[in-house]
Amino acid sequence: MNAFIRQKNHTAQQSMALEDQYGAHNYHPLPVVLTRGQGAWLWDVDGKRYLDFLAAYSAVNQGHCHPRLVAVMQEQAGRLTLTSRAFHNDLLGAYEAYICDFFGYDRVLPMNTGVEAGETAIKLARKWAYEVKGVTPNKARVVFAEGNFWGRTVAAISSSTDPESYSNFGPFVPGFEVIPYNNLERLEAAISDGDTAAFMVEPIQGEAGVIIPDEGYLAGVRALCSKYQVLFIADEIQTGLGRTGAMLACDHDGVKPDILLLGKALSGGMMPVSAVLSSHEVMNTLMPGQHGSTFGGNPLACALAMEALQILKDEHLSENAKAMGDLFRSGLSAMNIPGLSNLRGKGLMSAVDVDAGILGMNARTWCERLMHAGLLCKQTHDLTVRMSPPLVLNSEQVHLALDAIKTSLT
Ligand code: IF1
Repeated sequence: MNAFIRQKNHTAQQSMALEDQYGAHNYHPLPVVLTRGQGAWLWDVDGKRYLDFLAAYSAVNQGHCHPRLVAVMQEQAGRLTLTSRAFHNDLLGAYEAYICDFFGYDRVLPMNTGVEAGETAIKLARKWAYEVKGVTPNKARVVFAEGNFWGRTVAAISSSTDPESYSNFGPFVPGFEVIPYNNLERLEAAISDGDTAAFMVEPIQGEAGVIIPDEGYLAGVRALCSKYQVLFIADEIQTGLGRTGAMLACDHDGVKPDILLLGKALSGGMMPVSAVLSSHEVMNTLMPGQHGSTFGGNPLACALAMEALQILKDEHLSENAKAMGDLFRSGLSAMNIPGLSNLRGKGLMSAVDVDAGILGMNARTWCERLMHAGLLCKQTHDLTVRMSPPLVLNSEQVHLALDAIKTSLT
């Protein structure tokens, strides 16, 4: 059996059957088994080519297997990958300086997954609240917005308003409060009490279905957080790194969060790399031994993250995301497809709602039809299909995607 299992050329059916038999059933993927990627393209084990309109949930903004990232990966993997933070490595300091300068922050705390960045931000905010703001011990509150998604840990689901995420996983972390998204009055009411450490929010809500707040919301969040001495934590794990047509979604509104969370495309999809950026005032509350991670700040991650960020700049991927996003949405909207509504987005972060009665199929079935037409998309909440290709997408590929959408409906 082991000889068979470890061979690398299982058929699609074999691969799916093995997952079905041996894996936890915590996902329901489309029935496609991918084996190769390049730029915005993916290939399945039968050699069929697809345009990737998910980009691993925005983790491969730079495109699959970007040659510069592959080169860094190979070089660094052969030299040094992990030392732990018990010792220094020769890339961590350079990376820290690079990313702080890149985003204009004083200090960075390197972690791995996005959810760890969120956990880190909450710990930092609580510590800052007690030691700087002067909140009564154990009373610090963190406020979140309805529809938030920042991962799967117990803390993350403790702030979730999605029953699928939190049901039967309690009891939950105390000290969290959830208010409506895009509502500044409710924010002011929630944070003006003196015990609030932070408001953590996505500049555009991803999992909730690409919910874009009103013009001025983020500026209002910034102003209220400053007024009440509350940390503004921006979860840019999905919206950041060029995705919305700016390096950060917050840049559209000219606001600077107190704590910035990055993940996903920070490594261009090579491995989990996340970062928490903030000020001396916030970061200096942490002393040795109070937070960390075995893999956080490892030299492989540091080398990749520097290259991944530099690629975004060198290839003008924010600008391309804006141009291609506008082209894609104007093309799709001009198709006037009955059963699709509320086409929305910024840059290459788009979504459209499905009326199953009119379209003749629900969002999942449409995604399966899109897959057969050569376009890989993912539905969210049964009613919405998200479209978030790698930012290296070109106009020819936009037109191919629009053709595939046409094909999927005939
Ligand atoms: C899953 C969606 C995307 C995130 C934001 C933190 C994290 C995420 C804004 C945590 C993660 C994921 C994880 C993935 C589904 C997914 C997702 F469908 F939920 F909305 F991206 F589109 N903040 N997003 O979106 O990052 O710990 O996963 O590295 O299945 O959980 P992580």
